Amino acid sequence: MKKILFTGFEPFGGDQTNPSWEAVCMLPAQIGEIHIAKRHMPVEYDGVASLLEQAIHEEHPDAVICVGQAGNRSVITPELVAINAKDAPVPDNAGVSYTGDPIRADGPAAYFATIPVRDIVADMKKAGVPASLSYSAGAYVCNCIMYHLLDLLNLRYPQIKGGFIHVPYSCEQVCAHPSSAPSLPLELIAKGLAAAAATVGNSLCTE
Ligand code: PCA
Repeated sequence: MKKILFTGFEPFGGDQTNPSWEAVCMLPAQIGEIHIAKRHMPVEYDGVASLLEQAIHEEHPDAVICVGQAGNRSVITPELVAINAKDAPVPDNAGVSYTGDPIRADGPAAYFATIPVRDIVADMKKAGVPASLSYSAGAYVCNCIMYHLLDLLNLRYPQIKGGFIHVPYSCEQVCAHPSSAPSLPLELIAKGLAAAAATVGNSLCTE
């Protein structure tokens, strides 16, 4: 039996909830023949790497999919690439900000996701969930966790696949504070993540 570890983030930027963690929580413990493990992550540049490593050490997953909120997006967006940069105008939840700093000073400029992102997009759409491939995870904490994940897997766990999926605001979030931002129902976001788990699970089984 294969296992996929999903992570989701705590709220940030004044929001009361984060649909990434809420949708991860809605996933069943098993999807087909795949076990699903779940971990909650802080929105902190400097905290995520060790928590991620600890979770991988404890769970022994075959793949890791980190999930985060991208409030300005209207569809679910698997990320193609993580860049070696921390650069955002707002601080993280620990009050830390970075302007153009590397995530690892002597690390490679970028890593591509090793989960099948194009198949994931296609399978999400087949399941009726709007999705498209994204070519930038930004340079805030989501890009940071994706880079740390792929760096860790590359250096220490080359047999484990990894990637990152950004999700839009949930409808509840947008209703809580009037906004014109796009949103999706949490159930649909969770359905998209379940489709991603099935795609990744199939890719693990056919390797
Ligand atoms: N989204 C932020 C960080 C945490 C989250 O859910 C981002 O896109 O970087």
